[in-house]
Amino acid sequence: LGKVESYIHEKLEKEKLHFVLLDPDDVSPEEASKIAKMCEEVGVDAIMVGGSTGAEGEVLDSVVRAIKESSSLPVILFPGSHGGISKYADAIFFMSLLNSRNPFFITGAQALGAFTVKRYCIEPIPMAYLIIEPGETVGWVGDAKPIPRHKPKIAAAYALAGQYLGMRLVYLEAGSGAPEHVPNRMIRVVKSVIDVPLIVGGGIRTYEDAREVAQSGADIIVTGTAIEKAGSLEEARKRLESLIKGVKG
Ligand code: 1GP
Repeated sequence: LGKVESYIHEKLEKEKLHFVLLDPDDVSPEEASKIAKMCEEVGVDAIMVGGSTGAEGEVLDSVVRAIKESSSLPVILFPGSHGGISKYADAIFFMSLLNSRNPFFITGAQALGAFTVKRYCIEPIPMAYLIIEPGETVGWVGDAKPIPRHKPKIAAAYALAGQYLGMRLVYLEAGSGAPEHVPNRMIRVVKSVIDVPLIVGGGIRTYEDAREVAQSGADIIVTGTAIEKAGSLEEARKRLESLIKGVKG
């Protein structure tokens, strides 16, 4: 395993993890730098960078660089396509949107990005990415057939298939800004069938959300909107402290 993946596994032996997602389309490099520094101070475990629209090129590079300069947390790319690669990042979730209807999001973007990842020596971490209703922007852009919220077995089947295909993480995604996070029952059912770490994101805003998602079986909890839209750094810090309390108990 690479450096970042080993770091994740070593930490997971002791506790559940909290990753913060920053979308370069929503935060400036200056904001990203302040948020990343604060994230490290309050005990966030890694920063993910990416988005479905506009997180590419110089906009992406400058945010990744700003984060690397202000914190020592690992920066993991969370790309919407092969455009979402930055040579300044430590690792990339090399993800396949398994329930997309469009092969571009299953294997096409991955093929287009593979040589770039190799050239920049970015650590690839293979991940099964599943869109759960409502799916929000990423569901629409990724041409997903979102998994119904009351069908946990479908999510579990896809998750297990991802593991059998060799993916070393499974991510259940309700979509950034989703009114409600992935249902607890779905998290429990998916967790009960897979052996690889389970990541859950989308619509997690409060201590209670984080706590029930973690207690249902998520190993890694991702929050983006709650931090990006906090209004001030102090408010973002407050929210993160209570989210982390929910995750780590
Ligand atoms: C989106 O799961 C992440 O890809 C985070 O979602 O912005 O709703 O926290 P939120």
